[in-house]
Amino acid sequence: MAALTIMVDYSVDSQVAILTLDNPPVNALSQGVRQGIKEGVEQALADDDVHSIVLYCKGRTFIAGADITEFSQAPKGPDFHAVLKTMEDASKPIVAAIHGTALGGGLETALCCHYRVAVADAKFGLPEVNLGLLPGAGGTQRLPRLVGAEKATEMVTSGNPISAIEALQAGLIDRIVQGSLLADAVAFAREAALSNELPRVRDRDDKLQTARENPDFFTQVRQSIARKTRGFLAPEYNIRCIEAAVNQPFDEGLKTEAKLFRELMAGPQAAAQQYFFFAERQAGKVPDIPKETPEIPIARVGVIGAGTMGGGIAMNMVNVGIPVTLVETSQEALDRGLNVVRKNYENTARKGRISDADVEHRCGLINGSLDLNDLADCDLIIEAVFENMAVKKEIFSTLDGLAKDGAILASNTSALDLNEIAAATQRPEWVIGLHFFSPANVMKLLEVVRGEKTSVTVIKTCMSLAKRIRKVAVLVGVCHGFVGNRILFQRQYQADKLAHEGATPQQVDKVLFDFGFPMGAFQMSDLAGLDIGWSKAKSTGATVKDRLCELGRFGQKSGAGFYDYDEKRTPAPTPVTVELFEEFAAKAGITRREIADEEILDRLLLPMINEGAKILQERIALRASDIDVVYVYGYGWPVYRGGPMHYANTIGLDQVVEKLRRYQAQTGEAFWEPSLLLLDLAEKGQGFS
Ligand code: T1G
Repeated sequence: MAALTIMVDYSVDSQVAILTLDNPPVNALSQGVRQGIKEGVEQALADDDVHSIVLYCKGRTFIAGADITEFSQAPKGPDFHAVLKTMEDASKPIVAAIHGTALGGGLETALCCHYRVAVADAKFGLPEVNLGLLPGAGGTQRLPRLVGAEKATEMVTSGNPISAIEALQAGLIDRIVQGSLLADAVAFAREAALSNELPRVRDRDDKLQTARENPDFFTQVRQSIARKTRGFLAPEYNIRCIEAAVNQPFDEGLKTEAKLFRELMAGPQAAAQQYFFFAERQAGKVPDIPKETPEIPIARVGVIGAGTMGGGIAMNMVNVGIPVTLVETSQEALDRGLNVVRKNYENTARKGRISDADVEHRCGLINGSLDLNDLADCDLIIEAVFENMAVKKEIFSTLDGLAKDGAILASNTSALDLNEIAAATQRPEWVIGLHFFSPANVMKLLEVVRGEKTSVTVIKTCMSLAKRIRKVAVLVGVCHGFVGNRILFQRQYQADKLAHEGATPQQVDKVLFDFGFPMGAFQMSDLAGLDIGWSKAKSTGATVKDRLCELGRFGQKSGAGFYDYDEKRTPAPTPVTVELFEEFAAKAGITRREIADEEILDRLLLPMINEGAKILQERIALRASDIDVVYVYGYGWPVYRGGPMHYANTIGLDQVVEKLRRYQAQTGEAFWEPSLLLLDLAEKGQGFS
């Protein structure tokens, strides 16, 4: 075996040249890989003893795409398109041997081979849309020629991979091999050499006919994804490329793809989404936890509280096969909670995403109980009762007496002082916060709250468990509201002020919706429920929210809150709310006024950025990008804007400071005082790193 580059080896196995790529961790198409493929193909074509070629990858996967870390660097040769052209025009058949995930440029490379064989658990995708891009190496022109425009459009706009069996059925691959991938691929290449055929994907045209015969096809596609892709550029650009494949000659289509790729690559959305790709992966890394730190095996979980949160948390565990003991205080509450879990699974099964057997298996993994002592053998116990410190301390004190040694005791509190909860036990180093977001079985974000005494073993175990239950974990420190809610409090405070000063709730909400959030501040409050922490007995009617609760307007769940809701929970503005804001404004001597959307957006987002800077200053978050991960996954910040801290960098921190100062002068409120970190970075002309 001879090394072409450090990433690509060349060998010949009786007339079949084998190019072996080895560029951990995912065989990305770095410069050395492209160089090695180019030289290897040229060497094989020049060798008369070689009749066919296999492209094979070591490690866990076939090429998983272009090397994203190279995007921000000056391009280095050889040009990827040139490499692919060498392959596609080769005079000897090339076979791609695929395992793991053939994604992006990896799949595009395979599409420039004459044949593709794969192991049964391989996956195939063009996920560039998740990076704010489109497949820029012919993928949008070749994929529809093999699988048809409908399948291709679904793949490039969703970014979702397909399985090997789907790929075989769709015509994307030629064979699923059962034995050794390399040996079978070499055998396939030997057969291919005998056929004297050199099938090029670009020459295929038959699969495009269906779309050509349906003039409404692309209109229907656009309508079907409009809601989900609102505000994103890349999905539309991907559709235009597939349209080019259907309507233009191949080489013209390539030019269209190249033009649209360049436009996306140069734009802010691609920059934000590529930033976020790495931000999400960084969040899982905790610098001060030694690699050799042991993890505690989590084989059995206890959940206290079978309400919305407790039930959702239990579902996360049984979804990955971890049995749960779910404890409630009454049989009625327990039964209600278990029924909600079952209904959730039955709904999922009705959509075909899990089988009826899965429903039974998962429900069977949840053991209901009314006795906390049944948690004695759990490796992790998660408290998910309502937000009351006295109740939580009582529970943790009880757990301290019954949980086995080495059990992790976690609170799902969304804002309370975890150190105070931990102090209710004799084992604070085993206490941690696991802040799930509602609905817990759907939302990907998990704030892992590190108490001052939480051990690194407990932290490392919980960060790993988060991955296992398919959550994106962000490690946060203890303060009121941790990272997400602490920042949200600032936005909600300003939203309320704006509504007092003259903006309507629907105007405030529309500004956030148009920015890219799934819903605005007041709709979000109605969704969560206005009566959280409110009680009829103690209500003093001191705020608009209190008065709405006194009117029985608790939000979506009661059919009315800041908005009225129909049976489909569609919000409709109501004069009730505006009249209350007017009443409170009058009492406070506020002269209401028209407020421009630009001021509304500034006053909602700038305090979030400023609070994020304070959180960094206080080391409640490890990185600015962690705050962005919290906001994209936990609060619907549009990923094509990167998150509040990335967004601040795109505005320029000097601009952020200047605007904060302007509102400070306008209102005279200390609320607008820029944080010290923000001032320091702005003065240095820097951004949040
Ligand atoms: N480039 C550079 N580094 C990458 C990478 C890539 N394409 N993919 C992954 N990594 C790093 C990642 O940062 C992490 O690093 C490590 O690999 C493990 O990743 C021309 C323009 C393949 C499904 O979008 O979806 O081709 O943190 O933690 O969960 O048309 O990585 O260990 O230092 O995610 O097992 C298109 C992106 C690129 C695929 C594996 N391809 N990658 O998931 O591991 S654009 C993609 C993934 C393109 C062409 C266009 C996943 C994975 P570190 P990981 P994983």
